Amino acid sequence: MKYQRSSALFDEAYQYIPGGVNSPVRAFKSVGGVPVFMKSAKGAYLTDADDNTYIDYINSWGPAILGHTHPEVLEELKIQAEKGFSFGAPTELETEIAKFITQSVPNVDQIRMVSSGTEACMSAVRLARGFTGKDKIVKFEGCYHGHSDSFLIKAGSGAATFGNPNSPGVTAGTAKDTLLARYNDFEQVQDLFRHHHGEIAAVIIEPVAGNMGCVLPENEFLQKLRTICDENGALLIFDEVMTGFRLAFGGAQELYNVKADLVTYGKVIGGGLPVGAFAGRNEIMDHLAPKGGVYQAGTLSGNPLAMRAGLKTLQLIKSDENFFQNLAKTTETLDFEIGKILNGKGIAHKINRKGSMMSVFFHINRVSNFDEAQRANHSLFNNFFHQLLKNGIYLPPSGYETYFISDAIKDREIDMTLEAVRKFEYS
Ligand code: KE4
Repeated sequence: MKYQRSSALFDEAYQYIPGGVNSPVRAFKSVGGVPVFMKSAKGAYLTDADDNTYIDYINSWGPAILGHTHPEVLEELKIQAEKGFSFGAPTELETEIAKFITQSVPNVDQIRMVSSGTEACMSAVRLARGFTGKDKIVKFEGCYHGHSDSFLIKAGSGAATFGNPNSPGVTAGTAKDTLLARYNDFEQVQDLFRHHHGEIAAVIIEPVAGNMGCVLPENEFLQKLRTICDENGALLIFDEVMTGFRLAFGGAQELYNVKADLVTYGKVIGGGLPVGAFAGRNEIMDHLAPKGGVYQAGTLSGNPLAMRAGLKTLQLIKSDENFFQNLAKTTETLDFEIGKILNGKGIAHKINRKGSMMSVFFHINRVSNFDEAQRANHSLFNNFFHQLLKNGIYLPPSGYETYFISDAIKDREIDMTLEAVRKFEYS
C-alpha cells in the first residue's frame, strides 16, 4: 500500500481543519500513522486517495449497513434531490418515515428527527429532565452519547481514544448533574439512586455498548435498570444510535425484551446522510415544543435527502426476512475464525460480539466494562490495525470502537479478511 496522496492531503487539511479532520477518531492519533483519505465506496469496499482498496468494517460508523452506495438507495436519492434539497417546512416524507419507525420498534408513539446522534441524546435528556422535573442523569463509564457537555464525563469512543474522557470546557456545574456508574455494575446504580433519592431524571445507556469496544450487558442488567427506574420515577433512555435497526428491526428493545421510556436513533435511519432522532410514548413526547414546553429545534431536522435515504434503507432491510440472521451469521463466522487464528498464534484475546457488532480485545480476561477495556493491550491492537490496513482490511482506528458488519460482507470478503489476520505477525 502507498499513502503518498493521503499524506499530502493530510498535510494540507491540517492547515485548515483542526487536527486535519472533522471528527477526532478519524485522525489515527491513537493507532498512529497518517489517516487514510477516502475518495469513494461501493458495497463492502472503500477506495482511498492513492487508489488502494479496503474491505470496510467501519461503514461510516454504522450507517452503511447495506454496504456503501446501495443502487436502490442511490436511485431514490437522485429522484429526491431533483425535487429540492431542503425546504425548512414540513413534508409528507417526514410523516412517512416517522410512521415507519414508530410502527417498527416497541414502545414509541412519536419520533422527533434531528441531524446527529449527539442532538438526539442531548434532546432526550432535556426532555427527560423537563418531564420529570429532576436534574441528574446516570451514564456509564465508556459509553458515548455524543459530545454535548453532560455526556463528556468518562465518555467512550474518541474521548476515550485520546485519553480525555472528561473534556476541558465542561463546567463543574454541568458535571455535577451527571452521575457515573460502571457498565454492568448494578450495585453502583443502586447506590446512586439511594444517595440521590428523588433527584435522578434518567438513566441513559448504550444497551449494547460500542464505544469502549463492543461490551454486552450481563446478568439481566438492562432489566434491572428498567425496574430501578420504575421504582424511582426516573426515565430509562436507550441510546440506540448504534444498535437501532442494527441488532434487530426493533433494536435492543426487541432483542432484550426491555422497554425504554425514550430511545435515540441515528446512523442507519439516515442511510449515510446526517440524521438523529429520539422517540417515546405520547405522554412524554407531548412535552416537546411546539406541543409542550421543552424546547428543541433544528434547521435541517427531517431534511428530505436524509429521510429518503433512511426510509429506503429501512424498507430494504424490512424486505429481507433473513437480513439480521445473515448479518449475525457473518459476524459469528468472523468471530470464530479470527479467534481460531489468534489462538493458533498464541495471542491472548477476547472477542465480544452481538448481532453485527463485534470487537477484538487483546486481553486475557473478559471485558465487561470500561476499566477492563482500558486494561486491554491497545498497542498490540494498534499493530493489528496497521497490519490489517496494509493488507486491505479497514478496522476502526481505535481499540475503543466496535466493528460494524455490513450486508455486503460475503464469503469472499470473509476469506480476504481471514487471510490478512493469518499474516498478522505478533512482535
Ligand atoms: P453523532 O453525534 O456522532 O452523530 O452521534 C453520537 C453518538 C451517540 N450515541 C452513540 C451510541 C454513538 O455511537 C454515537 C457516535 N458514534 C461514534 C462512533 N463510535 C461516531 C464516530 C465519530 O465520533 O466520528
